[in-house]
Amino acid sequence: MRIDILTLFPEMFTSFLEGSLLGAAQANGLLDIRVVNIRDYAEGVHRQVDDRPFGGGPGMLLMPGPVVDCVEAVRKQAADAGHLVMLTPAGRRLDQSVVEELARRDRIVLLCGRYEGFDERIRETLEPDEISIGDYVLSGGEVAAMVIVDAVARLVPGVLGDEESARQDSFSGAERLVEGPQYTRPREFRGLQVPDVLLSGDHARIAKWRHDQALVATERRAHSIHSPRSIP
Ligand code: 6GU
Repeated sequence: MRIDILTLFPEMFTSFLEGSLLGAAQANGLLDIRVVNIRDYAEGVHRQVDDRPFGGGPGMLLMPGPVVDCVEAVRKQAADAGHLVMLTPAGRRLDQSVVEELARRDRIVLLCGRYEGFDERIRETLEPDEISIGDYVLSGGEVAAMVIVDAVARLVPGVLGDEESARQDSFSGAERLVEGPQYTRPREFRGLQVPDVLLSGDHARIAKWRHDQALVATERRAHSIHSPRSIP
C-alpha cells in the first residue's frame, strides 16, 4: 500500500515513520510511505502558503494554489491517483470501520491542514474525503494523519506479523466490541488472582468467557461515555 502525506511540517513525521512497526513494514516493501512538503509547490521568494481570510477573522488560511498544485502533482506520480483524504475537524468521524475502508485501498493521499483551515476552493476543486479524528480541535492535521497511518498500517496483511491479532482487536468483528480483561504472569498479584477459566485449557470455555467479558466491557463503556466522571 502507498501512503502520501502532504504537510507543511514534514519533520513531524520523521521519528514516527522510523518506528519499529512502520519502519519494518517499509523495509519489507509492504508499505511505501512518502512525506511531501506543500511549501515546495508555493511560488515567489517567500514561498507563501497561507494568507489572511477575506472578510476578516482570526488566523491564516491555506491558499488554494500551492495546496491544489501539490495534491495534483503527487497524485500524478502513479497510475493509481489514490483516495484523497483531507484532515479536518469538520470531516466524518474516524472509527474502526472507516479505518478498514481506508485499509482496503491500494493508495491513500493524506492532506494535512494547519492554521485556521483551508480556503473553501480547495474542497470544491479536489472533493476530498474529509475525515476528523474526534470532536476536539488540534493545531493541525499532522497528528490526525499519524493516527490514520498507524490504524490503517496494522490492517495491511503482513504488517503485524500475527494476523490473528488484528482480527481480535477491540472494535473488530461484526459486533464491534471492546476487548475484556487480559492477564499474564504471575497468577497472583497483590492478592488478585487470574480467573480460573483462563488456566483451564478448555478453549471453548475460554472463548465464551472472553466474549461475555467483551460484552460487559462494551456495555460499561457505553454508559461511561454518557456519564463521564466529574472533574474534581
Ligand atoms: Cl483531522 N484536524 C484538526 N486540526 N483538528 C482535529 C482533527 C483534524 N480531528 C479532530 N480534531
